[in-house]
Amino acid sequence: MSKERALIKRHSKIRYIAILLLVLWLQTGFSQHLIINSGWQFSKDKTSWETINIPHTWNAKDAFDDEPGYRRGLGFYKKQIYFSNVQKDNIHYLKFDGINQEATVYVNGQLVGDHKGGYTAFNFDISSFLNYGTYNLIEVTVDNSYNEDIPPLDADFTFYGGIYRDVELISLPKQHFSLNDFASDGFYVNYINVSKAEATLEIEALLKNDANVDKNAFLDIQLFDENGKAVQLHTERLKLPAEASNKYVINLPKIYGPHLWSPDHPYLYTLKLSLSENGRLLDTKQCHVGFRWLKVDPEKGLFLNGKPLKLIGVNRHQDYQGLGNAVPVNLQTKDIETIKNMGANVIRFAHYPQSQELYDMCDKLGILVWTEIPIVNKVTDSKAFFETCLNMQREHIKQYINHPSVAMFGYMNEIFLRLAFDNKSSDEEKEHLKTVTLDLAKQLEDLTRTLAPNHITVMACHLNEVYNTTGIADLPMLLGWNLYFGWYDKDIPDLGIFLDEQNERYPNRSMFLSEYGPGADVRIFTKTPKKFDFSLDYQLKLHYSYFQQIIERPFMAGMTAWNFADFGSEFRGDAIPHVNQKGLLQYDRTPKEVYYWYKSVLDKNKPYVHIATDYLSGITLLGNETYPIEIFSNQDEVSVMLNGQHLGNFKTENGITTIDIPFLNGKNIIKATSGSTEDAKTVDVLRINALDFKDFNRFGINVGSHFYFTDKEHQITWVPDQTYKRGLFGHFDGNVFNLSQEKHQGIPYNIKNTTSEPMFQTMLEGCTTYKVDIPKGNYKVSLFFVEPQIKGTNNLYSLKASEETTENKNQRIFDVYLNDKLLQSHFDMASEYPEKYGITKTGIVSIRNDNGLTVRLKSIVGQPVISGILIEKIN
Ligand code: GCB
Repeated sequence: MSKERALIKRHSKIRYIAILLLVLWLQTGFSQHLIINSGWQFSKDKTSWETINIPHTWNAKDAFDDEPGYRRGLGFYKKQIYFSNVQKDNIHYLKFDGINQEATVYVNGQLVGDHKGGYTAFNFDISSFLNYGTYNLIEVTVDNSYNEDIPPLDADFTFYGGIYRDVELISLPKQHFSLNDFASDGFYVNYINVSKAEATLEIEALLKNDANVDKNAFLDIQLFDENGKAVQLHTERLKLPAEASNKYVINLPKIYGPHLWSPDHPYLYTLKLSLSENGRLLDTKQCHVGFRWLKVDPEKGLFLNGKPLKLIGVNRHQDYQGLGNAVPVNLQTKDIETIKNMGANVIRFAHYPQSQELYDMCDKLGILVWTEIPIVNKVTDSKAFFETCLNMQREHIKQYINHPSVAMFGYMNEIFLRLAFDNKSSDEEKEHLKTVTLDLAKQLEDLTRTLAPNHITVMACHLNEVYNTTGIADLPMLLGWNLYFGWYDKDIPDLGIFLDEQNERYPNRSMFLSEYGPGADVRIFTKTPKKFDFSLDYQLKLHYSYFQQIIERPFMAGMTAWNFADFGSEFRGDAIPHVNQKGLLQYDRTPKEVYYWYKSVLDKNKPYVHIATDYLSGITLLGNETYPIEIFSNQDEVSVMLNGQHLGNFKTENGITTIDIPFLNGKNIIKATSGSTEDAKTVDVLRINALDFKDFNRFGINVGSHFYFTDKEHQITWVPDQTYKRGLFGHFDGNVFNLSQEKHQGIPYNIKNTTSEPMFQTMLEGCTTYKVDIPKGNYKVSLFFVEPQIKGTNNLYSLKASEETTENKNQRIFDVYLNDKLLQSHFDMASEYPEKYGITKTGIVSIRNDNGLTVRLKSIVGQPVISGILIEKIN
């Protein structure tokens, strides 16, 4: 071997040894966090197993099918992990960021521990269960069954089961930051006397020594500004007693003239903590530091860093179309960017703590956070339930308190909702439950104030006096009201009336509008938006008004829209079943128009204009009908062109100008310009003077409804119904079917056998004659029906308690004719079809005179109903 080659060989040997030593040192000497999400085995019954990756849920599909309910029960997960002999000297933890809702963990067949609650992290020290130099079996049994000791007991969202957040293997040297304080990071940043002039930080470090001898260690504390310049460097010499965990409180020197954190300038410092022994680094921690101070005033609202700040933002649920709650974090963090881009300055993470990464984003982007635990709708009167709740709030606060964005800690949402709709319990039982609930609320309020003394405590209530009479509303520092005037209750302007009355009665209470908003489906649009029609137009109308009403009231600290995006709620019968559609965005995060409107009033960063016609698809206009469109802009004026012609300059008011557009038949190009910014949209319009089937060969009428509905299933945009107009179409008689006096039109239920809910859900009752003036020719005519009387339901989010037991009482039987031809005799939906089942009856009609088509529904028993008419020209 040449000298040179021998040298190379020696060098590579040295390099190899160096790498080996480094690996050994890393494995034994320094803390390591390993995400172990991939390659788990999952089974529902322990017989057949499939390989899955985490995040995972077993309810991503069944919570959206036509079968009522979704699987709530056990799920089994397992994974083999190799531990080498060199890892023997370390301490090993398994950390679970979120398992819904109860988890039992085993290592090598031995029970390690159990955790209750689906939205906070937990960990177990598994060191004593491990074998080294071999594989170790990790098993997790997950249970998402109803459990009266674990909140949420009941709520308007789906409780997807599974290991849906990261799993980490944490390996530590014997001296480390403790992981045993409710799975927190083992250190807390306390802000003492923050002001413009100066700020003091106090660091609380929980350090653990698992060795059986005392140890001397150093704790280095470094604070860097945004440029990476160290503004504080501090070293503490510490004694770590054997086999103990201790708290060390270190006060850092004052910082003069700190950069302050706010939504406009989210200035972040970085805090780094390093634990070492004789120059050997053992464990490190890092977090954001943001200097800010907050105050709420019952008359003047919220103050941040001494200045008034109206909080405007959204609530957020964590699930996502097609994925349930098993959503990769990078998809979730996009939400926070979208929220910031809208111009929001607050997020309510409702109704449970969400992934840490999202709070990190709020720190960075400058969004204040209301975070809460999922005690929703009702409580259980049991010691075990109280314990789970208190424990959950401890975990919640300790795990999230270091985020400078976290401003508000909450613990209950609409906690008397079930009680308010309960018509079974006696008065005594109800009084008892009120006392129990108040007791739990007091304990949680005290705990929150103790653990988070610099934060604002919050709670959200629904529209009911019980919150005032019980005194529960006086507990939190800031009271949230979830108010649905113009949806579940009364009308849109009643919001202000209610708030003024509350403010007058309780002048010392600070208030926040924690939820508001109607359901909205991008397939539905109308010139005449109405309560409960799920149109984008009604959504815009309500949000627009609510925003003004809150802005006008300085005593209101702010508002968070319900909800940022549509979300899964299995029992719901919105226009898309199983989905709560109150989102400003769709379930897949495509914005609805209202999102762009918020941007136009909240985001003043750069000029902005948006023509709100994204969902105006397949619109039909009759005669010389115009159609109003909205243009949103943060500028005072927009110049609008239609098909190359200048329509005019229009002033915006609160971000909107509405223009009646004289659309032409065919493609229309709208262009809106304001200064250097512009938007252009194309809208396809079918303009017709008669139903002559010249420019079209299919025509669909959304009978009993005032809205257009763009329907993929029938590949048509259904036109709104009308009373008969000669030369066109319309009904001669009948009324829009309502399930309630509250003008909820149609039936708010999943209709089986179809995805065209908005067409089926709305209908005419008592219509005997419907005329469509079509010329001579051959047509395929389809009629659409659903029996609207349904059996009892427990859906309080759609109906009033009195409607919960609507029985199948109004039987109806009728004959159906197309002109003189009998299409269906003795049509009896209630007896012949399953409940809430969409039925289509189709016939061929030859029209040989000028009398067009008449659909006749001849009653035999009760009143006929009809939901839709589709006419297709043959050849
Ligand atoms: C509420 C609840 C929320 C529901 C919402 C709704 O007040 O707090 O969980 O989803 O109403 O859409 O009905």
